Amino acid sequence: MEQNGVFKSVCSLDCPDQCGLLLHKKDGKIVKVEGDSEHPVTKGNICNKVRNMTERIYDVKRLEYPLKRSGAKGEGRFERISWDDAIETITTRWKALIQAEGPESILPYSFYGNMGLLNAEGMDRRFFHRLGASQLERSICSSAGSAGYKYTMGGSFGINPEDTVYSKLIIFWGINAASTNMHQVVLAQQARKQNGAKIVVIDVHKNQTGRLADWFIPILPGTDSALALGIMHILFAENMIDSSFLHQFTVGYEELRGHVNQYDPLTVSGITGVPVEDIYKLARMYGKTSPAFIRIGNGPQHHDNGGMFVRTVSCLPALTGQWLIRGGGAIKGNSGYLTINTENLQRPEFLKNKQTRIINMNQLGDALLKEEHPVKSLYVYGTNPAIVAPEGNKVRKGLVRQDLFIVVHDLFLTETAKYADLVLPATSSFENTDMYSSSWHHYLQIQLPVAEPYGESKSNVDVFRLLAKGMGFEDDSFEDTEAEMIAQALNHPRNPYLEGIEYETLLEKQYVKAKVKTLFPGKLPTPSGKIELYSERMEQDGYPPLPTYIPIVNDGDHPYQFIAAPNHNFLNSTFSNNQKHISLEKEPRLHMNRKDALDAGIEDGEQVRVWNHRGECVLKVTLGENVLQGVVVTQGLWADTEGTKQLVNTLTPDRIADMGGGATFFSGRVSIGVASHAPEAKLK
Ligand SMILES: Nc1nc2c(c(=O)[nH]1)N[C@H]1C(S)=C(S)[C@@H](COP(=O)(O)OP(=O)(O)OC[C@H]3O[C@@H](n4cnc5c(=O)[nH]c(N)nc54)[C@H](O)[C@@H]3O)O[C@H]1N2
Ligand SMILES: Nc1nc2c(c(=O)[nH]1)N[C@H]1C(S)=C(S)[C@@H](COP(=O)(O)OP(=O)(O)OC[C@H]3O[C@@H](n4cnc5c(=O)[nH]c(N)nc54)[C@H](O)[C@@H]3O)O[C@H]1N2
Ligand code: SF4
Ligand SMILES: [Mo]
Repeated sequence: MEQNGVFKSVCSLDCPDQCGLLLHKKDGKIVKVEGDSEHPVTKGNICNKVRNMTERIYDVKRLEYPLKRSGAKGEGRFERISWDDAIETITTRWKALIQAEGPESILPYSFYGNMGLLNAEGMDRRFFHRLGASQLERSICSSAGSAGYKYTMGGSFGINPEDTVYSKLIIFWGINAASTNMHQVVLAQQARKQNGAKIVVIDVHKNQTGRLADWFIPILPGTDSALALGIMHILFAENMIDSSFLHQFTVGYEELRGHVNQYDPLTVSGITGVPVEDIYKLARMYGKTSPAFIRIGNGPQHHDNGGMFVRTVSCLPALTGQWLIRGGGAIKGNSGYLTINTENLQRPEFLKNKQTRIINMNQLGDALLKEEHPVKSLYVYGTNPAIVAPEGNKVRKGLVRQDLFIVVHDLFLTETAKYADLVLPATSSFENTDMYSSSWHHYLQIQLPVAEPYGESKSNVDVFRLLAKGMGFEDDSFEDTEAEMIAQALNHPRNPYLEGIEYETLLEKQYVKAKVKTLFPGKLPTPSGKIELYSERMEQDGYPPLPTYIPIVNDGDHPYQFIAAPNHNFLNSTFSNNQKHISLEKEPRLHMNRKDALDAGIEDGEQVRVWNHRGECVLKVTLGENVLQGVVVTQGLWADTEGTKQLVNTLTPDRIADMGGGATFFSGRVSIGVASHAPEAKLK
């Protein structure tokens, strides 16, 4: 491996932008991370988080060796062991468990801390399929919205973001794009400069993105479907629809026209908190501006009614025929274009028992506390559930169970790892070979190792190879090289967009664009082949067939809706343990409306106790007009440090959203009082 030079790379984080990177290496060490100006979409710009990535990958706290717990669970005391010992301990324990309780007593728990396909959903899947372990429904992120979008559009297909420079109206709907999809903001600003495009932001919080908008529309949480239906009401009433598009490319628009009668602006205003005149203004702006583009965010789909929100808002571009106009339409996600051959990569046929139970990752606490057929071993990789999963106190109660054998594979001794029996050190993505596909732009990318593995760390692929050997699994596929796995994943005749893309193409070009055609004219993968404004499939699945506003669940008698969203300088809990990023972010804050604070006797900058029936936090309050009355917002998934109480997910519900097994992080309610005289929280 070369010790000096500049190397092409890709950002592995769970972020839609999937930037092209340049890694500068000196004497074997990566000394600088910058954007690659040759990347066709990200063009050399990257976020501050990753600009400071060397602070993370060479953080003194980074794990170098396998560890065995020597203190109590959660305490964080460990001692060094060898890889041989670690693999031997795990496989001996698992063999015994399989014999005594069956393989479903073992639960893999993972997410996309590294988006690399081989490391996040490749060798691991082969291994756990062969093991026969419980299956995990990985629905913590965007699955409710994806299910809702699928009912309307047939799959994760939106427009090419590169075309949004032609847009004249850009609506960021429930997305904090300035922090979470920065290149969509760059493109929007380009459109503003080129075409005088207007940027509208609809959010419950006037954050970084709201502040750059031409028009910020604050809305009450969980009510966005009503606003979208109110817009439809006006589009029909004022004849701002494209009848020819509706005829040709949709089903059910006559039913929809009748159905949206009930969503008159006055009613919608009462639900959403958006003034009647603003609903008219927005509908007319949307109906009369072309190309109009909607970037559908993750925020509103983290509610009880999140699937239906995305289902509803995704009907809007059809009403005005925007899908036919370059720069018009919507993006919820674009992963449909880049689907790989999962059968080849993940070998589902290795799972012999087709009835193997499936556990929803949003209900980890329940899964660990269940007495019947209990989970006896948890293997965590690429995720940090002690911080990111809802009902945090339940999760902790599960993790401290003495009879639960926990293995955590990570780069750091995360909050979750502190509960582990064994901790395995992970390589960073810069030390691996892997393939990456974005959920937003249309490019596939490859990463080849740029640095040697840190200490004794190993990639997920390598660890699952070792575990397969330790378990005595003989199938050749556990010996496949990374190059072979990439080739197998790309060999996917059912996805025409990948035609002609091979491992060698990636090596040669680094950024390879899928052969995406415009969606229309064309046949969508819905049952009718058209956009389904009326969906029979939804009816069969027990949902209203037409887009409908269904209020979120009553979460208890607490005065404030609690939105615990991501922040700018962390990525979920990643970076929340790196000093550089902590110092950029300073501390968690609770944003509260000044009038609410006045009524409650709370002053700016005070420590407040935030509590409900699930848990409590103590946060510093920031007063202002950035949130509506009755709503409080905090940003960032912070770990607890000495003397702090800032694990926001102790307050969030683990109810399952209306669709896709999704999470409902933002549908919880809380009470708030000055920390010194608020009552102690009463926990369930
Ligand atoms: N800097 C940074 N970037 C990230 C992440 C991160 O943690 N930090 N996380 C990554 C991941 S995994 C994901 S999934 C994406 C998520 O990125 P986004 O799609 O931006 O989703 P969120 O940040 O969850 O929420 C977006 C916005 O929704 C708002 N919101 C909450 N409830 C409602 C509602 O009912 N209606 C409306 N209109 N708005 C609402 C929140 O205030 C927030 O501003 O970002 C990715 N990128
Ligand atoms: N309150 C609240 N909670 C939320 C959200 C929210 O908006 N509000 N957002 C939710 C969403 S959208 C998501 S996607 C989840 C995300 O939650 P997680 O998937 O848990 O994401 P991270 O917190 O970034 O944790 C990723 C972990 O993977 C590790 N890792 C990175 N690369 C590798 C690797 O190659 N191998 C291994 N073994 N480990 C690796 C990192 O060090 C890190 O500890 O959080 C959810 N939780
Ligand atoms: S986190 Fe997102 S914006 Fe930042 S470098 Fe990675 S892909 Fe780009
Ligand atoms: Mo996510």
